[in-house]
Amino acid sequence: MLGSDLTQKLNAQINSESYSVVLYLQMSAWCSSKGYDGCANFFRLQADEEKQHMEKLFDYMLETGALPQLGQIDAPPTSWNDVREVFHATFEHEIKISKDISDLVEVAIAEKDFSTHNFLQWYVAEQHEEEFKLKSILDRIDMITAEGHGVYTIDREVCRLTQQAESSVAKERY
Ligand code: OFO
Repeated sequence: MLGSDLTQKLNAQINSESYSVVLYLQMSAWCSSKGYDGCANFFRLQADEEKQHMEKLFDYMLETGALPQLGQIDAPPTSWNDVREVFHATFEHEIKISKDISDLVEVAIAEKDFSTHNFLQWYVAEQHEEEFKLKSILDRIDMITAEGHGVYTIDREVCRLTQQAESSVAKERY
């Protein structure tokens, strides 16, 4: 059974994940309106993922006998100056979510709720992955804008050739 502090914080996290859904859908709409179809698709998939994050918390609360309570969601911003700003805002948002998850873990430990602590580890790993992914995208955007397309193309080629080399080494090995 969940303690009252944890119940309240898990409900707040359901709300944060719901906000992530509308934020990323709005980002997808903005990218689409600018003709950035790849980025629009990226944010649409992100929004789908966030819905799953929200539902996972929702289901966990139900499993423990707690009542999930859906709160009001703020309206997200509707425009950004450029693609870098969108991804930077996303990175900052995910850092905030990571902090929320860490706070939840702290409460679970303080309440000696090891089942919820175990459940939250999925979110800890997910946040690590999200931050890494967004940082990589930002690095690539910076590489293109600071050094021109040439460096980006070289990097992609080296990556492709490395993958080819790795797969032929693997074929020889087996
Ligand atoms: Fe991308 O954040 Fe959910 O958990």
